[in-house]
Amino acid sequence: MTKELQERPELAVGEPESRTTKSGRRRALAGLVSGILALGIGDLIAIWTGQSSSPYLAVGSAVVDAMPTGLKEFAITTFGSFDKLALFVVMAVVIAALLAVAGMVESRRRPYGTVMFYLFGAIGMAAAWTRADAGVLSPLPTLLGIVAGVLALRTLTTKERGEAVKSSLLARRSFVQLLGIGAAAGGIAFAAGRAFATTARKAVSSRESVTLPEPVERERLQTGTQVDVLEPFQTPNNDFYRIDTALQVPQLSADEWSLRVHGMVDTEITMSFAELLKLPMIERMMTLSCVSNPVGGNLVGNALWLGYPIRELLSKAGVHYDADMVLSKSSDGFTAGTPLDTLTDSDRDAILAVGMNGEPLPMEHGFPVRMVVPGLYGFVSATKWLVDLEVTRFDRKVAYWTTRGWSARGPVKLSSRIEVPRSGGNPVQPGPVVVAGTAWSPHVGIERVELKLDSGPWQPTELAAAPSTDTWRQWRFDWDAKPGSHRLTVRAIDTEGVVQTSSRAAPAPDGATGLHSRTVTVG
Ligand SMILES: Nc1nc2c(c(=O)[nH]1)N[C@H]1C(S)=C(S)[C@@H](COP(=O)(O)O)O[C@H]1N2
Ligand SMILES: [Mo]
Repeated sequence: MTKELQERPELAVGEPESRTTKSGRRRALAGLVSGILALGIGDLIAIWTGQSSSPYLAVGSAVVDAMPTGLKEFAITTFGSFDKLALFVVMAVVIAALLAVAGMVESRRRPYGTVMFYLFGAIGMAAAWTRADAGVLSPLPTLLGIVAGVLALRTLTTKERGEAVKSSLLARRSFVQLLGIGAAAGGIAFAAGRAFATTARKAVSSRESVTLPEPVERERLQTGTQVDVLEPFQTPNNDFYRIDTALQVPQLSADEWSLRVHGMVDTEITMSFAELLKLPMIERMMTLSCVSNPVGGNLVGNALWLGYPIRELLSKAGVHYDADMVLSKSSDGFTAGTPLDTLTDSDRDAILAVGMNGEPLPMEHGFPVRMVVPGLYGFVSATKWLVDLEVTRFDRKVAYWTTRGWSARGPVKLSSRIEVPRSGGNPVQPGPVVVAGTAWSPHVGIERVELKLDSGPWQPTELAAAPSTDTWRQWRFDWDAKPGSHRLTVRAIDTEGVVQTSSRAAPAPDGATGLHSRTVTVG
């Protein structure tokens, strides 16, 4: 007999094939359950050592940081604000497959499955260790998880091979029973870790106890809605798109938050949340958009922000004449590089926002403090969970997305889209039909929006009022629809007379261009 057949008596000649596929499945399950136990225990321990040290989240965040630009763009344009869910699903599938392989390897070629587990552990620990908010204890959840996972793997594969298990407690249970116990323990640990991560949080209750100050200056006009079938002019917080690299929303409580202003300044400033709230706040309606928004896409929203002008803070710090950029940093290590002049401009109200549509910032939109800068894409300006402002120069510091191939500067491009009639909707009735949508060129402002029916001329549309050039504008066109299939195309003209280009560009590296059109069936 070969060594293998001595070790694996059930594989001896004449064994029916179904038996081997069955044991293959059992081995794969042994690996899977051991891995679930490791991940569950890791997630549970991360309650104490911090969310970013949970092995699953740490590896996910490392994947996000390492993701090539093209893939990030694909994920965001395909899944939008569901990009994180998509990543979690893909990760779960890949991890499950690797664990199953490790289980099969361990059963047949001990100890190589164990070696694979240690390797997974090393990857998890390295991922946790390299998070922006990592501490000395960050690798601990993965370490303890892997110790438990290896013990489970050894025990389960020993049982699976039909060999005796040393521990008398485990010896009395069958393979299937042990598998069930392992899966249940891992599942419960993971559920407990997740439940804790999303509920009993200090930061959430800290948000609930924040009372926003009254602004010293209110926005002069808060609504511009003209057509009620549109996206509302003011986007409710729950519908506001969310884009960030944070797999777990950072949990900063207001009393542990502080902001440091440093770099090329005369005086460093450190400010607490209570100190910030005492400063005179202004309220501004501003449209925020994502550089990844495709033509006609919805990674854009318009909210009423309450905050303190960044120019006031910078003037207190005293900015050096040769600085040209402010590198803002979040608690989880994201950075944005904002041109200094957009922050010091006396007619551009870049703010340290604490309020969004009358509420403290929602956790996922940056509680307790984020930046909002009119006219710039979020990736170069809208840092959420903001903790640090470094006054510097573009030739000295490179921000998060710029190191990944996106441009250093990010003015929002002139854009317009059609919202009704909806795409893929039922055919519309011939006769009067409202065609409407939104156009934006934040801080420059929209002068006109024009609509083209099939290959006809550009026709003017009606524009709704807006409080300033910092918001989007709604437009409508009353169309006398004739039966047949019609192609509608929209374009905007900004206050400087620039006509929106029809030339198509992908979102990377500095924003999509091209005209939005929609085909509508009438009849
Ligand atoms: N801390 C942090 N802030 C961030 C990001 C991020 O990944 N991390 N993403 C930026 C990008 S790319 C955009 S478009 C806006 C989106 O803000 P929202 O999620 O509130 O809509 O946040 C910006 N601020
Ligand atoms: Mo973005």
